[in-house]
Amino acid sequence: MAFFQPLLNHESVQELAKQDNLTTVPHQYVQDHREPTFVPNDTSPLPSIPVIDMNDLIMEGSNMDLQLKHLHSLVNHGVDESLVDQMKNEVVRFFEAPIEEKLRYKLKGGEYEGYGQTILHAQGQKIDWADRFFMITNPIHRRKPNLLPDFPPSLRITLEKYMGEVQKLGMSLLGLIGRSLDIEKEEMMKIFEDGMQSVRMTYYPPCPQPDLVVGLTPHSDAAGITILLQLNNVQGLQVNKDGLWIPVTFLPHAFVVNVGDILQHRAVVNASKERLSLAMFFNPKLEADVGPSKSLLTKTGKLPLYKTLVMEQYLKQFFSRKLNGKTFLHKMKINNQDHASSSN
Ligand SMILES: O=C(O)CCC(=O)C(=O)O
Repeated sequence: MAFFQPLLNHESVQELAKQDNLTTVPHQYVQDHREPTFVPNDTSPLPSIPVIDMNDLIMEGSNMDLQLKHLHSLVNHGVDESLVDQMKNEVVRFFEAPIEEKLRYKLKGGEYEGYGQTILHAQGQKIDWADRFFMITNPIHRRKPNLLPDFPPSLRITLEKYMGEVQKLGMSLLGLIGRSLDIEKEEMMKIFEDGMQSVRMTYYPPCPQPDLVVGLTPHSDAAGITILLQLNNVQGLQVNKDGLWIPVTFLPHAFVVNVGDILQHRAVVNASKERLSLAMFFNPKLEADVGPSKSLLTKTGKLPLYKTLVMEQYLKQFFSRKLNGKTFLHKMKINNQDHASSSN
């Protein structure tokens, strides 16, 4: 896969946005067709995402089916409040650090782990109005030790603690999702235990022309779940519902959880305020089969509606896709011809 690094005379969007005289956004960031944000009115109020209490989920399990399959706010999640606050502070301090410090973790050409701007796959591709730090955190042998930031010094330790706690939460959620869908526990464990996990910290600087850019290009996440934390009470996440871009409000002390490769989302930016977020992604093992649950197919005797791919292949195809507004899941659908040819 070819990667083209941005040809810019600055190292980060954060640095660009600091320029006193910046009144117009450089063309590399200007989106040609940014869809507008939904504006509520008396007849169409702002829809809100479901709020799920982790305690109810553990008690009631299967009654939560519907909400669990989509995006929701998770409250009473059990991750220690002071650890979450410490994590927030450390990430803020990381992005406040001088650019020279952050560039120690700089994304190298052809790689996708490290600190930098949007990774470009095509000439002329637009760049998101954000700087990011991304790395694979699990399985442990896939971690690049030089990438886990040790600046500020306590970031590394806090991130380890936070990842441990959020990992426990992620595995519980995956177990509950399996239970609510009647998938055998062993099957879920075989797919997700010691699976692919990664973390992304994002800094969205204020932007002089916020309506012309996006902070995060519309996409759906790869299979699994994403546990999202907004760090500084500045909203910007939006989800696509029936073609409308709906702003998502983060509740205090809640995570936003996104389940599966289903929901298109994007982040928009603000004229006066910076925004920061921290996402942890929980995906199947690279060698796991991703597709309709084998235990469910056996139990129900139904034909699969989607193809099965090994996770490594799934990810390769996911990241090289041209979806034209569709989720990758849509591309995994089996059509009647596939069934006919497999029965021949
Ligand atoms: O910044 C946000 O709220 C969204 C972040 C996100 O979805 C991602 O990093 O994939």
